[in-house]
Formats: sequence, C-alpha cells, structure tokens
Amino acid sequence: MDEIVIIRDVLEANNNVAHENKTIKDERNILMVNIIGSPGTGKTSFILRAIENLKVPCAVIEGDVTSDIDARKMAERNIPVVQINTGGSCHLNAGSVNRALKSLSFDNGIVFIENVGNLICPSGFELGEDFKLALANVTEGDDKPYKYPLLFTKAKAVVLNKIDMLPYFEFDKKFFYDGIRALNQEVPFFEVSARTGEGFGEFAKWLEEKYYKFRQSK
Ligand SMILES: Nc1nc2c(ncn2[C@@H]2O[C@H](COP(=O)(O)OP(=O)(O)OP(=O)(O)O)[C@@H](O)[C@H]2O)c(=O)[nH]1
Ligand SMILES: [Mg+2]
Repeated sequence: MDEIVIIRDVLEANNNVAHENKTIKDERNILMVNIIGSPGTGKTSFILRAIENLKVPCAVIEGDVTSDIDARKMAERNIPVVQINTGGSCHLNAGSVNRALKSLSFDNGIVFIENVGNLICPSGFELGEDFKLALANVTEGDDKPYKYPLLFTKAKAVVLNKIDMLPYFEFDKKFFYDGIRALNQEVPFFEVSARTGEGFGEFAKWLEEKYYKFRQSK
C-alpha cells in the first residue's frame, strides 16, 4: 500500500511563512500590528486617526475581499500602503502579507495591517505580526467577547471605538469588559472615537512606548 501522508497541522504552512514575515519585519525595524474587527467597526478610520496622533512613521497593509477603497484613503494622505485583495477569503494569510511586505518600501516604523472585516477567521491565522489588536465598537453591542472569544483571548490590546455613540445605544461597558477579563487578564483597554478623535492621545502614547521598547530590544 502507498504511504498515507497525514498533515498534522493544516496551518503549518501558514505558520512557516508567518515566521519568515517576522524575520523580515524585524530586520527592517518594523513593529507590525494586526487590526481585527467586524466589517464597519471603524478599522480604516481608526488607523487614520492613530497615524495622525503618532510621532513614529507609519505604513499600512490593507486587506479586503475586493476593492482598493481603503488603500486610496491612505494614499490620499501620503501614507505608504499596499492593498491585498483576498478574492473571496474572509481573512489574510501569511503568504499574502509576505508579498505585501516585500513590495512595501518602508522601514523603521509601525505597519498597521487592516485585516478583512470579520470577528472569527482572521484570529486563527498568524501573519508574523507583533500583536493582534481587537477593534470593537459601541454600535455592534456589548456581547461580542462572549460570542467571539478567540479574538479577545489572543489580543494584546482591545480598543472600543465609536464612544461618541454611547448616548444612543444600550451598551453595558461593565458586561463588555467583564467578558474580556474572563478570557484575558492582562490586556489593556482603550476607548476612542475615530469620529471626534477622543482617546487617541492615550492610545498613541501606549503604542509609541511599545515601538521604542521593540527598537531597544534589538
Ligand atoms: N460615529 C462614529 N462613526 C464612526 C467611527 N469610526 C468609524 N465610523 C464610521 O463607521 C463607518 C465604517 O468605518 P470604516 O473605518 O470604514 O470601518 P472598517 O472597519 O474599516 O470597514 P470595512 O473595511 O468595510 O470592514 C464609516 O461610516 C465611518 O465614518 C466613530 O468613532 N464614530
Ligand atoms: Mg476598512
């Protein structure tokens, strides 16, 4: 009988490329942040506001099923950007980020990856990033940590966006944060409005500290 090949880890190939991505971005002094959240949660708006507030140079890798709408918003502001179109897939994989990194002429700064809008699939795929950032928002409801636990378990920062909408929605912050704490004791929380700019000073300070620590560690 022919030998039967058993693939032990369906994600193994992805993880190998993710490891290569990490080496590439480390050599280029890039801190890479993988932003994950539902469609319309404000990922693009959040990245734009964050970059406005950061003193560190930034670039963006945009992930969408199709279109270059979000990439154009970055390019209009002279932010170095590469758009990945997944052509149907609901998440970015390490291979596509590998190609994006190689065509992005940018070193010595922060690269934001805007993952495809989805609360489930992107959390399962390592991209070689330094950390995942979970971007939730007031209008989608306070129960997301309970229903989509993997993202909130893996995230190294949780940002609640659209806080300008708190007066108009029944969003129980205690319920939301209790749900996250049950999964992840350490993760820091930030509250922002990409519309008004509120909260971005504190977030930018935290991310700059992360970047400087990353540079010192090398
Ligand atoms: N009120 C309010 N609206 C916001 C805020 N942030 C984003 N929006 C709006 O929410 C909508 C979606 O924002 P995007 O930044 O495009 O969201 P996204 O997560 O990038 O969306 P996809 O890329 O399609 O998944 C837009 O109409 C934004 O203007 C906010 O803090 N407050
Ligand atoms: Mg977007």
